Amino acid sequence: TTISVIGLGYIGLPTAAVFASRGKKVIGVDINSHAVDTINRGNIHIVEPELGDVVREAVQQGNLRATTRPEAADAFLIAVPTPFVDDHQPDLRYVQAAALAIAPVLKAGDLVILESTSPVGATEQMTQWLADARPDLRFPQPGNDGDVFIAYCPERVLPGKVMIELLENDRVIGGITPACSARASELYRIFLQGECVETNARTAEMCKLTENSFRDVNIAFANELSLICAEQGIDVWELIALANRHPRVNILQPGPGVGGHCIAVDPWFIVAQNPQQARLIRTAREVNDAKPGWVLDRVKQSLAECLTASGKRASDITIACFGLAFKPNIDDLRESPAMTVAQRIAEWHSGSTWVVEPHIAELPSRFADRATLVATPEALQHADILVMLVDHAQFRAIDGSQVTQPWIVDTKGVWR
Ligand code: SAJ
Repeated sequence: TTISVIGLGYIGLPTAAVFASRGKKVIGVDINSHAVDTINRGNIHIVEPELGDVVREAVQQGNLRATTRPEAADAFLIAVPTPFVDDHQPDLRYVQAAALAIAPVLKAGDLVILESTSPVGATEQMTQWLADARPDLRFPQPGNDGDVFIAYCPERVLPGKVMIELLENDRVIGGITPACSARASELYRIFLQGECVETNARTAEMCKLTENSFRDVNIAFANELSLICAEQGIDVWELIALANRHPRVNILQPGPGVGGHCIAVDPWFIVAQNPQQARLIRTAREVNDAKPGWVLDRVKQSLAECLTASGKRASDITIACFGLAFKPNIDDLRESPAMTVAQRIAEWHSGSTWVVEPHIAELPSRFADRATLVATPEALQHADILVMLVDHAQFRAIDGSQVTQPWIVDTKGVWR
C-alpha cells in the first residue's frame, strides 16, 4: 500500500510520519516547496514534540518522501486548512484544490479520506468535485458503492500531544457508504491503538464540529462567570473549584479568551449552516471573542488607579504582560488572545510595555518597537502593573513573595 498525504501541516505531517514509521511507503504532498525541501532533508518546519525524530527516521529509511505534485497511490489523505471567510462562512477552496490535484492520478480501488475540519456535506461536495474531474470513474453515493472509496475521518489530536494522541485517540470514521468506512478503518488500524468507530460522513463531519463547540461553549461559561464574579467581588477560581466539588459539575477555566486554530473557528461552521438554531453556540463564540477587550479594560482601570495612587504620569508606568502563547507550555502564538491583549496594550499605553514569554527568543514583528521582551525577574522587580495572560508552568512556579505589585490583572488566577 502506498499512502499519499495531501497537506503537510500540523496534522498531515505527523500522520504521514506515523504511517511511514510502520513501514508504509508514504508520499507527502504540499504546495509549499520550503516545507517539501525541509522534510526531504529529514527536518520539520513546524513545532511539535517528538515529531522531528519520527520524520527524520522515516525519511532516512526511505519510507517518507515529500513532493509538490501528487503521484499515484492507493490511499489519499487530505489534511489541508479549512479557514472561514469574513462573514464566518467556511472556505473549502483548499479541499477543492486538493481534490482537483489528486483527480488525475486516481484509479479504481483507491481510497480518499478527508481529515480537514469541514462543514456538514463537505465530503459529498468533495466527491462531486472528483466525479466532475473523472467522469470515467464511478464514485460512491450514500446507498451506492463506486469504484473509489471515500470517507471523512477527522483528526482530534491536541497540539503539543499530537504524537501520543494520534495513536491513542479513538477515531470517528464516516464513510460515504459502509464499505468506504470499512476501507478507511482498515487503513487507520495500521497504527491506531484507539478504536475505529464507524458512522456516515455527515455525522462524522458534525462530530468534529460538535467536539470543539462543546469545549468553546464550556469555556464561554467559565469566561462569563469571570465577568460576573468581577462585578460581585467573588474570586472566580475559588468559586469554580467549589462548584466542581459537586459530582455532576465540571466547569473549565476562564482566561484571556479562546485561541488556537480550531476551537475559535469550528463553531462558526455550525452557525454558518444553522443560523436559526445555533443560538447558544454563536453566543459562546461572542462571549469568548469579547474577553480580550474586557481584559484590556481591566488593564486601563488598573493604570488609572495606579496613576491616582502614585502621582506618576502614564508615560512613566511600565506594564508587564506574562505570556503570549495561545495556551500554556507551548510556543505557538497564532490566534492567541494573549497576543491580542499584549498588542493592544502596547498600542495604547504611552509608557513601556514589557512582554515575558520564556518560549520565544524575540517578539513578533507586529509589536514593532512598541514592546520589549524581558525576563521574569526583571518584570517582577521593575514593572508597575502585571498582566497575567498565560499560565505557563514557569509562571505558576513563581514564588508569591516576589510579586509585590498592588496592580495586577490576572486572567488565569495564578497570583490570587
Ligand atoms: N482554554 C481556556 N480554558 C480552558 C481550556 C482551554 O481558556 O479550560 C483555552 C486555551 O487557553 C486556548 C483555547 O482554549 O486558548 C483552546 O485550547 P485547547 O487546549 O482547549 O484546544 P486546542 O485548540 O489546542 O485543541 C482542540 C482540541 N479539542 C478538544 O479538546 C475538544 C483537540 O482535541 C482538537 O484536535 C483540536 O482542537 C483541533 O484540531 O480541532
